[in-house]
Parts: sequence; C-alpha cells; structure tokens
Amino acid sequence: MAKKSKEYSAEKITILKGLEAVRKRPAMYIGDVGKRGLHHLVNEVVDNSVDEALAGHCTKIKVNINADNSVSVEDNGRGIPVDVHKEEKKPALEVVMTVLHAGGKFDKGSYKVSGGLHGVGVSVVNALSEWLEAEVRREGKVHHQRYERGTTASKLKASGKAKTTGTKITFYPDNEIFNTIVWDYAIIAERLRELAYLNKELEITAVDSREEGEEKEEIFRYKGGLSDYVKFLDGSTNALHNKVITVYKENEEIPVDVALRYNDGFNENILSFVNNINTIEGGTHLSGFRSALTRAMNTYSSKNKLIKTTKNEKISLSGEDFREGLTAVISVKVPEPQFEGQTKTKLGNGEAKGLVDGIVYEGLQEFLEQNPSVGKRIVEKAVLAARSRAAARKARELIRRKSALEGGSLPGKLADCSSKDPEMCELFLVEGDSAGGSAKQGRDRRFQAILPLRGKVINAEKARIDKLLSNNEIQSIITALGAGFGGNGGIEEGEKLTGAEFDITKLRYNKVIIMTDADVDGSHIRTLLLTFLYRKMPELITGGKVYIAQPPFYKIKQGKKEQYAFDDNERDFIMERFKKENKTQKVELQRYKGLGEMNAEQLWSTTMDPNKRSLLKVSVESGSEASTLFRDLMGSDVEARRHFITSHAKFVVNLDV
Ligand code: 0RA
Repeated sequence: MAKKSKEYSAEKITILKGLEAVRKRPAMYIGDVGKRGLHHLVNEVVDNSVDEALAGHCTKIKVNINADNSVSVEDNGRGIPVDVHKEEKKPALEVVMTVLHAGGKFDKGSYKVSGGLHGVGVSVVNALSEWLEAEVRREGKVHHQRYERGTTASKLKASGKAKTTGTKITFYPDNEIFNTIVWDYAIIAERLRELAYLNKELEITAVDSREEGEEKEEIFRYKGGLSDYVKFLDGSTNALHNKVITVYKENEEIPVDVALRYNDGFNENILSFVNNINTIEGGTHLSGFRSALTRAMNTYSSKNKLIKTTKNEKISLSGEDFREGLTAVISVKVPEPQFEGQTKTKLGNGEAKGLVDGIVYEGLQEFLEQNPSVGKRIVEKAVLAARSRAAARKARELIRRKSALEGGSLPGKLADCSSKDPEMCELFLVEGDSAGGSAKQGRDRRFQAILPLRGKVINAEKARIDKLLSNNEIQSIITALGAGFGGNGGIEEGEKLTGAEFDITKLRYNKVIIMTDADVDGSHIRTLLLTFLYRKMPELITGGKVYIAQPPFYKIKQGKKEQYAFDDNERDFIMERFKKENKTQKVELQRYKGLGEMNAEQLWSTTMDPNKRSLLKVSVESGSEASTLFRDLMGSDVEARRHFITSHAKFVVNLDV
C-alpha cells in the first residue's frame, strides 16, 4: 500500500525542464513580476556585458529604451560565440539563449556572480520576453537570431560585413508575465551610473528613445572611479579634506578597491560592493574595512600623541567615532562569492575580512604618513564625536531614569498591545494626538500598539547623537521599540560593546507602521521618521520591518452605499459604477485631508485591519540611491532639496515601497 502511493506520487511529479520552469515561476528567478523584476531583466543583460568588460574585452556598453518599448543592450566585446556547440549540436549563441544556466559553460573563470538574483543568465530574460533578438558581430560577419518566449523563432543567419566585434541584445518584456512593462528610465540610469563608477575603464550610455523629439541620453564615464563616486555621494557637503583617500591592491586574486573622505557632518555613509553588487547587508569585506580603519586611525593618533588626556577627561576613540562624517565606497571582486542574509546581499566569504583589513590598514598608514595634516583633522573630528558620544551616554541614562520615574520602561503615550510575542505585534507611529486617539479606539489591542507623535520629529541628518536623544518623540520611539539605537550594523572584533547599539533581536514588534496624513506635513513627518530609522536603525529597514500605512484619499457615497478610493483612478472608477448602478441618486465625494477626519471604525476598516489594508513596505534597493536621497532631502543643501521636492513622486518609487 505504502509502496503504491509512493509510485503514484512519483508519477504525478512533472519535472519542469528548462525555460518552461522560468515562465511558470518567474519570481523564483527574478524576485517578482512587478516593476522591480521587470528592471531586473535589464540588469541581467547588462551584467553579461560587464562580465565581458571585467575580462578585459569590452570598453563600451549602450542601453537604449527603444521607441517600441523594447530594450537594447549593446557592447563592443568579442561577441557571443556562434560556432556549433558539440554537445547540443546548436550554435553556442542559441544554447546560451535557450538553455537555463548555459551561460556558465562559457565561464571565463573570473568574477562572475553566483548569489542573489544576479547571474541567473540571459536565458531567463529570453524566457520572460515576448521576443528577443540577438545580433553578434564576430569573425567579420553579422549574425542574427530571433526567439519568442524563450524558444527559437529563426535559424541563426549570417549576413553583411562586420568590421568590429560585439553583441547587441534587444528584448521586449512579456506582458503575460509582468504586471507592468513600463520602463522607468531613472531606475535603469541609476544602476548604469553606479556600474560606471565601479568600473572606471567602462563607458556606459543610457538612452531613452520612447518620446519622439524628447530623446534622453546620458554618458556615464568616471575616470576617477570610486574616488569620483565618493565625491558624488558627498554632494555639496563640506569636505574635511579635499583629496579623497584611495586604496587599491590585489592579493590572492581578490582586488580590493576603496575610496573614502570625511565631511563635517555626523553621518556614516559606507557603500560596499562585491562583484559590482551592492551588499546592502554588508559582510566580511565591510567588517575588514571597519576594523582596519579603527586600527589605523588609533595607531596613528597614539603614535603622534594626538589625544590629550586631562584629569577630568579620558578619551578613547571607538570605531564609531572614526566613522562620523565618513563617506566611503568599498568594492571587491571575489571569484566565488557566497551571499547570505535576508536579501542575499551579505558577503560570507571568511577570507575577505583579513584580506581587506590588511590592504586597507596598510594603505591608510601610508596615506596618513604622507598627509599628516589630514590625519590630524580626522583625529580631531573623532575626538569631538567621542565627546558627543559621552554626552549621549548621559542623555541615554537620563531617559532610563526618567522612564523609571514614570513607573515603567515604556513611554506614557504608548498604548501597548496585550500580546507579548513580538512576532505577532505591530507598532503604529501615528501623526498627531487626534488620529492617535482614533487609532487607539479602532485598533485590535491584542496585537496592535499605538504611539502618537506630537511635536516635530528632529532631523537625524543634521543633529548629533546627543541632540537627537534629547528629542521627546525620538526618545519615545526608541523606548517603545526596545532595541536600542545607533551603531551601524555590527561591532568589530576588539570593539567594545557599550550596550548602546541597535539590537534587532530585542525588537518588541515585528512591524513598524508609519501612519501620517496624506498632506505635505504628513509626508514631511514620514520622511523625518524614515531618515531617523535609516540612519540610526538601518537594520530595521534592511530587515523589512518598516511599513507605510495607506489611508484612503476619498470616500464615495451614494445613499447608504459607501466605498473608499486610494487614488484618482479608483475614485473615477467607483463614481462611474455608482452612477451606472443608480442613475437618479446623487453621488457624494469626500476627500480626506487627514487621518483625523476618519472615526475609529473607519480608520480600522480602511487602514489598520490586516485583512483589508494594504501596506507599503519600505526597502532599500541601492544604498547609494538611498543615502543621496536622504542627504538631499534632509541635509542643508537647499538646491538639492528643491530639486528633490519637485520630483517628489520618485521618492516612494525609489524606496520601492
Ligand atoms: C564567452 C566567450 C566569448 C564571448 C562571450 C562569452 C561574451 C558573452 C557576452 C554576453 C554579452 N556580451 C558578451 N560578449 C561576449 C568569446 C570567446 C572568444 O572569442 O574567444
């Protein structure tokens, strides 16, 4: 009996072979079938050309969003081989395009990517395209082949004469697969810019030809590489020293490329990359960098006796102090990267830590010896940071004592939930006391906690840590969350745990939901909250714990019938329908300007009820985008802020909520 059922089930299992599997479960290969997955197609094709560049055979890549909404990626590499593949008895090009993972067979043994969603192969793009055309210039001829939904649609044809070599892939994303096939030029250009900074030999052109007469073209070429990248990231902040510090060295087949500079601000802005992929969650290369920085700076300052200790003040500089106002980019190339973590963007290779540490330590020492005045300025800044940290410690102690006085460790304004299981619980950060009141009444108190925020939230981009901590709203948020704050994603070996770092395992809620009015003030407060969370509790955002509530914009009413609309399209749609259903009765439209205009029941059913609401999840796709975004938004550069405000819609998109 048992045997029989086993046989039965074995028969039932269909093994999906090749590209059919990709079309059945696209998300497994590209993450999702929304906007993000769509744009991933372009990255995938571009990555192949970048690989060709890394192998030393390609200097130019051009990406064009064509008028017909297809995308072309063209390079001047050697061209994908077109000779007949022995095992498959088909042209190599056709194998690469139609066989899953066949790309690996051409492995050049160099820095290919094998983790995350990158490196799934161009055949995946082919499978998810209504059509794809490959054009290869090679061996004096132009070779051409067409595919449709992953299958071969024409034989490989050679025609004409080619004086140069290269590959051009043009594809049209499949409407049957994706929720949207509308390209966002900014998303594509941003990644291409990043790639150009990371590969200074490479010239990348981005073109948008969709609007006749309004074609856009940008050429990304940065001869300074990471050094230019640091200047870009710094924008108009005031540099502590003009020259960007750079370190470059290759040991044991792992090239390590680092650039850094200090500004007079208070934030740490370190981007790290492995094989051109932004390692948002960091990893061993980042740990190596940090520990080298702390060690090199401390060694330098004690060797040159730069710290004066008095009777009243003993100063010891920690890693955190040396990262205040630091902008840095770290790029390593690892032959076989292991990616770990929630989003597979954390480097796991143990050997990278010591390697990066050694190279960076040596490079920094050399720089400091040659530029003593810069070294002195950096140490002086770190001393100020250490002093402010000491002040922050006092402020923290004050918070602790204050909450003890108030009879518990939680803020008085917090209406906590009854469940003590963080996995189940959510915290709503609500703008204003009146909406806070409705939320408290309307919530499901078993698992929903409400923290009303009254005053303005302080701008974390412009305040030092001690100042931040003296802000009431910030204090309440930190105590309610219960996981501390500060630190920047981990402690280095040999660095002391001060008990002050953010520890996500202590978090009292699994979701932190920002609920603000749908007006200018509301979006300002939301941005301030996100800025604070991004700067002081980044793991909360990278860990996918932060959400934005979406209250409705409109209520449409006809007699007793009422329905809510979350955007203008939906409003029009509902109004049309109501008018059709009942031609005589008046349709009333109410626009909600604030959460306060809803009563408790309405707020619950439209915005808080997990079965009905829709939340936007805040995530950070590209570290550089996020930090320049927050800098422009919250920093003191008025021009940048004006620019940001005029393109405000992009914000939500960028955060990929
Ligand atoms: C493997 C071998 C050779 C070229 C390529 C891969 C190649 C792949 C892509 C993908 C996009 N652009 C590309 N350019 C080149 C050729 C090896 C040889 O000529 O000896």
